[in-house]
Amino acid sequence: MLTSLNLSQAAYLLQPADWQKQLLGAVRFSGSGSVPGFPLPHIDVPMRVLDYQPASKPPVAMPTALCEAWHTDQTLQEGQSGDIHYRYDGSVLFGVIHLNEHVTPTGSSPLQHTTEQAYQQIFTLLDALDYPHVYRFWNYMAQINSRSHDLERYRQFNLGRQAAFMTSRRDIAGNVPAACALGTAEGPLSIAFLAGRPPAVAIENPRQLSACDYPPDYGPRSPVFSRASLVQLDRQVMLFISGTASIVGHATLHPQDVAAQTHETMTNIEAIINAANHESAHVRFTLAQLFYRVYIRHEADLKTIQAVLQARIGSGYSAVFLQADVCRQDLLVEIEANLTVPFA
Ligand code: 3EB
Repeated sequence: MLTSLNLSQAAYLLQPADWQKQLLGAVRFSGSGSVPGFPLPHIDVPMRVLDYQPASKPPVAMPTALCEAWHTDQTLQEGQSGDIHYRYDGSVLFGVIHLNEHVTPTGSSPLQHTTEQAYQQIFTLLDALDYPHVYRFWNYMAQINSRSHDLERYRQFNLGRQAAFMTSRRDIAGNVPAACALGTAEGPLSIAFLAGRPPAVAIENPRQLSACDYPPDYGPRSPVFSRASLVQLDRQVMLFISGTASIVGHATLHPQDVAAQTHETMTNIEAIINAANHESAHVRFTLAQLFYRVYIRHEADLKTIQAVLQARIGSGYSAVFLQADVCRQDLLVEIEANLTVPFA
């Protein structure tokens, strides 16, 4: 079984060594303070945890570093290749890469170039080890909405990402991974990825244009991601819902209204779940079962967003709330989710 869990550093240290060895890796949200070492593949994302629920899990006061960790019940192997650190079992591989942005002799911006290098390293590794199918990418970069080299930095990232997909002879539309892309105040480009041997089914949202087909108003090269990916592993189905926002068609709706954006986002997530249920014969996904991560641009909006989520999902849902920059200036909130469902 592959499962994700929200884990504080303190809770991790309390676990037995055998269990720790079965962690594939983690995304650690570490705020702005310094955090202790963590002996498994992980990225450190300098985002502040605003809240999490249920509050009893992990059993500590507001943790200074909260991780989304991936656990399997298999024996893992570990490797380092170029700038990538990874762990894998016989069917899935989790890897991470942090790269500082370097000035390049070419015409491309440092972020574009660094993104292309990072993705090329990732695809080369996955091809070599034969874990060809990427289920999920998590992308974090500094100052995502700032401009340099005549282009917003998120758009520079999209140029580099699409170029690497093409160089590696991967699809740039259709059967592409789920993803998210968020901004931090500072720090290197940090990417985590989960890939595997079983293929994934890409899910789109009928309310939204595929991001791969966004018109050039949103940048010279489209983002490469699907709205969700659905993977059937041994005796389980996994659903990875990409970062989802208040976008219908390709346009942002309710630019000044965080409550309305949250409602629209939940309507999009409902539509994605419906599409996933259409694809999956073994299980039915519901809003109440999902594990949510909520990226909030303005901390002051936290309570408003939580009230809408409670109205839409019911009480007792599981979520982590983080302060982050979302990749369009007019988006105030972005929500992602995942779920593992065992069957038989
Ligand atoms: C959107 O729907 C909002 O570039 O990988 C969501 C999920 C968004 C993933 C990405 C961007 C990405 O366009 C932004």
